[in-house]
Order: sequence, then structure tokens, then C-alpha cells
Amino acid sequence: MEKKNLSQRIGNRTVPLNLQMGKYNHLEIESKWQTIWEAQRFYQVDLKAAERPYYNLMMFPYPSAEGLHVGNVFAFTGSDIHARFMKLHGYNVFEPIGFDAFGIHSENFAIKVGKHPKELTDNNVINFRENQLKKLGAMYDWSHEVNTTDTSYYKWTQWIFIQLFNAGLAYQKEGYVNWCPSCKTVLANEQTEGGNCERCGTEVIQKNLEQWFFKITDYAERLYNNLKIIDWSDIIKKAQENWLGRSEGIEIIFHTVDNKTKIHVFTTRPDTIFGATYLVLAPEHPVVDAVITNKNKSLVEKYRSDTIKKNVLERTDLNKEKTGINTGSFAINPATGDKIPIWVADYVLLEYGTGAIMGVPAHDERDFAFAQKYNLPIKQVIFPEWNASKVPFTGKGRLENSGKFSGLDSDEGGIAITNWLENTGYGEKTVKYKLKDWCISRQRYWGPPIPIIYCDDCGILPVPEKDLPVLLPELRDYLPDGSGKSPLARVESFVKTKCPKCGKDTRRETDVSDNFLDSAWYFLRYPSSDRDDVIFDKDLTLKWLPVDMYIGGPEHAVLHLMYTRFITMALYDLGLIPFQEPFKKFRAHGIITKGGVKMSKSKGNVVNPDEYIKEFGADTFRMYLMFLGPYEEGGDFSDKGIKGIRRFLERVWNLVRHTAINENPIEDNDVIYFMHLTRKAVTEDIESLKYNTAIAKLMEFFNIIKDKETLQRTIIETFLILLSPFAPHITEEMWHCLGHQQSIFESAWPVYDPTLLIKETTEFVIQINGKIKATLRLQVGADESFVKAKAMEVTPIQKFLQGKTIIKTIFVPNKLINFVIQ
Ligand code: ANZ
Ligand code: ZN
Repeated sequence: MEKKNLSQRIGNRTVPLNLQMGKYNHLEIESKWQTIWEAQRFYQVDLKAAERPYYNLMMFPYPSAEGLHVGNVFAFTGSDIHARFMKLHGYNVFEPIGFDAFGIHSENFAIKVGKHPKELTDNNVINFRENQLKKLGAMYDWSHEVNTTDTSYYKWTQWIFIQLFNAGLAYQKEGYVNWCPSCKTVLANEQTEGGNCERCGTEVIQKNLEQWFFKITDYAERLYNNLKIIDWSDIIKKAQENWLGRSEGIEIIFHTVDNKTKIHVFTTRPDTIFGATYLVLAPEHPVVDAVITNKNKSLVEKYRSDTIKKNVLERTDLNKEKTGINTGSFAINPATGDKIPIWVADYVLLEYGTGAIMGVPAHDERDFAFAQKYNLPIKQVIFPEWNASKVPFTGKGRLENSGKFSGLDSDEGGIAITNWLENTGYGEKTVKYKLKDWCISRQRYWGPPIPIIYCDDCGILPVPEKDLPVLLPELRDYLPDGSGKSPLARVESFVKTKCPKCGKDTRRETDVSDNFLDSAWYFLRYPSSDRDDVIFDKDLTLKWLPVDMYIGGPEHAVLHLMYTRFITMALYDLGLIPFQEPFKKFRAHGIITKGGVKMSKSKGNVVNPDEYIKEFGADTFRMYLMFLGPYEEGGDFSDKGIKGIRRFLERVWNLVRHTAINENPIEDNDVIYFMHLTRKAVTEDIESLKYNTAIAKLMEFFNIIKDKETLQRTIIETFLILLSPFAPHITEEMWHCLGHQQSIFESAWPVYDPTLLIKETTEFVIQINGKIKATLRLQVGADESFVKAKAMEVTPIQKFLQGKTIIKTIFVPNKLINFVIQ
């Protein structure tokens, strides 16, 4: 198509041809461009042919019945602005989207409203896609949509489980797990909050069940070390660091008095060993059986069975009174040679360290409370440098009562004692992590069945890959019954199967996998979503992954974001992908509040974005949300601000409508200078996700150009392109009204000319009759008349000049101006 020449010249001025633009009608403009973009598949990327791939990822939504809320829109908009910005920089930006539709959220909601989760999910997805997401004006490539509940997706979730199982990274373990009596399911520690279910608030109890785990603890060190090299938001890295809970310390071996049993304890304070007056074993520790004396046996047994009813938080709460029981046996402190009693107490946890500790009551709060309660000896071995001490003293200081180590300070002493214990075979330096293995089985319905078969003869076998997916049967009665078994266990046709090895009748695993497994790998699937024969297309994966930019909520710091890293590392180790970290860059967005509090249904302060988008337009709403505050911090939602943004866009519209466009460069140095300044500032702000200040700078620029009768084309077009990531529809429309045939998003981001921004200054000396009276900072190269005018405005100079005549001015460029007066 030939490009129409839309500018008719009259003399050396142009008339505004953009008057064809009527009043700003967001409904018309937004639906027009959404339709055109979709029809032309404008945001669909040719993944194979793309020359400059850029993978921009946003955490995919869970399709709730309530629909997208403003928090989602805030998050998605910020991610889309980044995508558009990169597109305008010439990248082939892939911005996929999908639905995280399995999980207890959906299932519980379905139960509540008495519908089937499948039916609800399907409806919700349609609502999300057609009524909401498509109206946001984001660059989603819908041709690569994924939905975790599709068989074509969960087939591969099951496949990943099998790969991990075959690699020895998935195992079964019976044990006490957090159990929510209301959701009737197991919860990971991460899914409890202060001893309650994170989802429904019910108090969590402990239940003994056989569960599937992934050995994420094998990866603790790598997960920890890589934190130093990944470009992620600091708050997220900090949260992961805390969650991994790395401690450097030493494992010390204590022998029982009869020398039959060794007890390994983990401590971070080897400098205190001379103060260890007893040992404590976790009640579940297997060594308890070996050391327990007949006399104490029944009491210890009772104590053990009482313990399992408590959860971790109750057990480790500093304020709760300590409890414990004496085993009746003794061990030898290798440092002092003293006989010290061996106790069992629930403040020591089986899963951490070695599940056993040395009690040093003089220097540890919990040990102190315990020793006081049970009259155990308290021996101070660390003394503070200056003041007389009081136990427990938990700080560092000088060692006393510590044999040949007395006199050393804690750090030196700790090293010396560690070396001594290592040399004598009583200890070994070690690093421990608080991270626990990931419990991935759920005794629920709405998830991918775990692809395992139990054969009495052949053992535990993975479902052969050719038989995947193990279909989730369509159950009417999918309610959990509290038996600790999945509803699938009630479906005989599902449970019964043949052994893939011997052909005998066998049974299937009936648990489904954790929703977090679905989302731990979805970003790997997007580019290959149309492949049914392989999980990922090798070439596309090599080309598009790892993800260039991932944006999501800070609430996912330790669950989703840790699991994705683990799964990526595991798949890397299996040779399935060529990278260990999933995301080159991760940024956490802020949270939108209402009246200062987090939006939630229970508080009744959730804002529905749909009405605002309808009334004011997606462009206004996008910009308004981005203007609320720094993207990484969020802000407080109010109706008032929206109108202001809407008026701004109307004024932009009217400016473009009424202002004549001059095709020739016209001399207007101030405006040109400001244009470059704005290009620079907006570019830097968008790069660092400071969308709010980018918008503020566009507004300032607008104020400079708003009253001009004519504007040079570059100026108005610069303004539109800089605005386009925020307000894609209106800028696309105005762009076309200015005579363009191509999308504004196919133009180049306006770069600034740094030489035009140099405004270096220098100090000018102002003299009167050769005597220095003042100084003045002005631009380098300022000419005589400018310096003279500025100098005469300086108050003391004004006074000197009053009633006098300047008979001569001496000007030395960049240095001095001298008024000779009479
Ligand atoms: C002796 C000692 C003396 C300790 C002292 C502290 C102060 P972090 O930093 O969290 O790793 N501990 C070890 N294993 C435990 C378990 N399974 N359950 C409960 N407590 C356990 O803490 C390490 C310290 O926590 C260890 O160092 C141990 O107490 C305790 F003045 O050993 B310490
Ligand atoms: Zn068999």
C-alpha cells in the first residue's frame, strides 16, 4: 500500500490534518486496535525465525471465579510495559500467558459453590481470557497459551515426576505431616502461617501419612550459592537465603559411657563445648531406643507419643515452657571428660542438623530454661570482655574454664576447638541447611495423578511414558473424606491396573501432585506448547530460554520461586535443558492496597478492574495504576487519581488533534533540549521499572509543548512513542492519524543525543572596576550579553550599579566579566 501524504502545505506552515480525529472515545479506539492486533496476529512471534529473541514472562494467573483483580492488572501492566519497551528496542518479544488452574484453591471453591472444578475452571478461563485479559491491551501471544489442567500439559507434569523418580529425586516417606482438618489435606510448612492453614485459617494438626517428597535438600547448597550470581530483586534473594537457612558449624561425636553408642550433635558454637552439661535428642531420634534405660522406658515412650501431636511452631516457641524427659543414660563430654546425662526434649527437632544437641545452658536461652526447669548444671565458659556477667550470656567473649583454650576469644577458641576435635576424631566441620524436602503429594482430587504403580512382586514402578497421561477421572463425588486418602482411592476403575513389568493386577497411586509442581515448569513449556511428542522443542528451548525477564509477586519468594529453581537444576542435571537457573532477571512488583490495607475478599475492599476499564479505558487504567507509586513498591488505590489521568490523555488527544505538524525542523532549542532530556529520563525510568516517574516526566514534557501552535514532527512523535508502552491503544490511533501505516510498536525507541544535553557550568567572576564583588555559575560558552544580563540580576551587583553608568564591559569567556562604572 502506498503511503498517503497527509500533510498539505500552505506557505511554510502546515494545517492540522489530524482534525479527522473526533472526540477521544476510548471504547471505540480500544476495541478497534484490539481487533486489528488480534486479526493481524500482531503479537504472535515467529519463534523459529525471530532474530532477537526476548522472553518476557509474567507469573500466570490462577483463574479464580472472581476474575482478575486490580492487583493482577497492576502486575500484568508493569510486565507488559517492559515488553513493549523491549519491542520498541527492536527485540522479538515473546509474551505468553496461561492458566494455573489446578489446585486446592479451585477445588475448595468448587466445593463451596457445589460445582465441578472442571466446569468452573473452564468457565473462569474463558472469562479471564475473553472478558478481561484481552481488554488490557497487553501483547500476549495467545497462540502459546497453556493451561495446567489440559491433558496435553499435565501429561508432561507427570513425565517430570517420572524423570525425578528415575533419578532418585522422588521418594516416599511415612511421617508426621501438617494436616489441615478443614481442607482435609497435607500442607507444606510454607503453607502454614503461625500454626494455621494459610488458606482457610484452621489450626494445623499433625498426621502420620505416607507421602511423596522431592529431594530439594540435595540442591540446598547450589540454590544458596547461585543466589550470589542471579539478577533478582534483593528482597526475594534475602527471603530465599533465610528459607534455605544456611549454618556453618561442626558435628561433634559424643560417646555413651558404655561406649556402645555414638551421638552426633550439630553446633554453631564449638567454643562453648566445655560448658556442655547434658545432651538432648529429638524424641523421634532413632538413637533414643539404643540409649533408653529400662527404668525410664515407659516414661520416654509416653513423652514421645505426646510430642507428635505438636507442630514445629509449638515445639520451637521460645516462650512456651520447655518439656523433656531423662533417658537415664550418660555420655562423655570429649572436652571435659565429664559424664553428662542424655535427655529427650521436643525443642530439638529431628529434621534439623543431626536431630541432637549438646546443652550449653550458660550460653543458650532455650538450654538455660531447660536446665533451670530440670536442675541441670549450668557452667559458664564464655565471659564478656568488660562487665561482670549474668547467664545466659549468648554473645561472644573470652573462654574460661576451657582447659588449654582458656584465654582465647570466642572466634579463635571456636577455630582452635574445631581443629582439635577434628584432629582427635571427635568432630567434623559441616554446613547445614534448614530447608526441608518438598512434600508433593496431596490427598485431593483436583491435580495430576502421581504416575506410580504398586506391584506386590515388582515394587514401586513409574507408569511407562507411553501410557501418559494418567487421566484424572471425571468424578462427581470428588470431596475429600478426611481418611487421609485421595478421593481417587474410592474409584476402583482408576485404582486397578496391570503391572507394566509382570502384567499382574496391581494398583495405582491415588494421590495427586502439588499445584506448585504445575507452576514449577510452565515457562519451559510456552515456546513448545504446540508439541505433543516432546516436552520441549530442543532448538526453541535453546533459543528462548532461560527467561529474560520474569515479573511476579513477592509472596512467591520461597515457594514457587524456589521450586522453579530446583526443577530447573534437576532437569539440567538430567541433561534435559542446558541452563541451571530459570530466569535471567526476576523483579518483584509491589502490592496495591485500598485505604492502606491489602485488598482481600474478607475485608470487602477488592476493586474490580472491569468497570474502571469500561468507564475510563484500559489506557487510562494502565497509566493510573502505574502512576500510583514505584512499580516495585505498589501504592494505594483511589478513584480520584483515575480522572486526572483520563484528563491528561484527553489533553494529549486534543493536542495531537489541533496542533499543526511541521515536517521541517524548526528552531526551538528549548523544546529540542527538553525532548532529549525526556527521552533520556523516560528511558532510564522504564529500564529501572520506575514507571511512575516516567509518567511524571511525560507530563512535564507535555506542559512544555501543550500550547504550541505548530510542533515539529519529531517532537510529537517522540512524545507518542514514549507514551505508547503505557497507553498502547490511544497512541496507536494517534500514530495512524499522523499518517503512519505501520504500528507505533514497529517504530524505533527515540534515543537521546547526549551532546545536546551537555549543560556544563563554570564559575564566572563579576568585578566592578576590577574588584571582585560576586561569582556566578553559568553554562560553559555563555556569551557576553547573556552573562552581562545575568550578572546584572545579582543583588549586590544591582546595588553597585544603582545610579551609575557602565562605561565599559570587559568579558573573558568562561571566566570573568568586569563592569567599569562611573
Ligand atoms: C550448642 C550451642 C551453644 C548452641 C550455644 C547455640 C548456642 P542455627 O544457627 O539456627 O543453625 N540446634 C542444632 N540442631 C538443632 C535441632 N535439631 N533442634 C533444635 N536446635 C538445634 O542454630 C544452630 C544451633 O541450634 C546449634 O548450636 C544448636 O545449639 C541448636 F551457646 O549448640 B547450639
Ligand atoms: Zn509386577
